[in-house]
Amino acid sequence: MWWRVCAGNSGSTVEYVVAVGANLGNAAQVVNEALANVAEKLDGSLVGRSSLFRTAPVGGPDQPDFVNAVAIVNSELEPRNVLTRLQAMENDAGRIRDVRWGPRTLDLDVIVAGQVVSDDPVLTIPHPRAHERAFVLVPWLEIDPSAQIPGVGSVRDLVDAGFDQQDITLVES
Ligand code: A4P
Ligand code: MG
Repeated sequence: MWWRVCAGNSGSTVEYVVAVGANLGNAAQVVNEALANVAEKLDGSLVGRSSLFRTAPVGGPDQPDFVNAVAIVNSELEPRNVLTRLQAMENDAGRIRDVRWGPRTLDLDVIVAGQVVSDDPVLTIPHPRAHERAFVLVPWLEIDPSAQIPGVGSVRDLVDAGFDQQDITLVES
């Protein structure tokens, strides 16, 4: 059963949607490990994890295809704390930040955090580009058919509207 609690009250559980991406090294293994570990790293519980998808790069330089997936985690951590924990996971996977939208061993983005809306550049929620990205929305819809982006709308409607030239293929279920 899907349920959500609005953020704001201290100690309340927030449903975090986390996008996972990698396109260097053994990307599928790195993504699988991140999906297996993310709930524990956020002191939370795993609500769902998607299949892995192979996706054509969107933006950035010429680079290999990505492996992408989505996890949903219930956690009582504050959003900024969640970002810090996710960045620690990226660093542990050997992430080097040089080129924006460039190749990476592991990228973990906060897509939504319950009903939180924030334009803080350090942590913008909902993720400002999630609504236009097949590599986020298709895996998310797979594990939550009623997914909504606060202030934007239904993920199913966005997926049904289609994506411009964004190849995405199921690689593992
Ligand atoms: N930041 C702000 N809001 C958030 C958020 N909601 N989640 C800040 C995570 N981080 C957020 O991120 C740069 C800064 O964004 C951080 O310091 C954080 O404070 P980064 O991970 O260092 O760099 P990035 O991921 O290259 O930047 P950005 O702008 O988040 O990239 P995008 O838009 O996420 O795009 N194509 C395919 N097929 N698959 C992919 O996974 N990923 C990207 C990255 C581009 N193309 C892709 C894929
Ligand atoms: Mg990122």
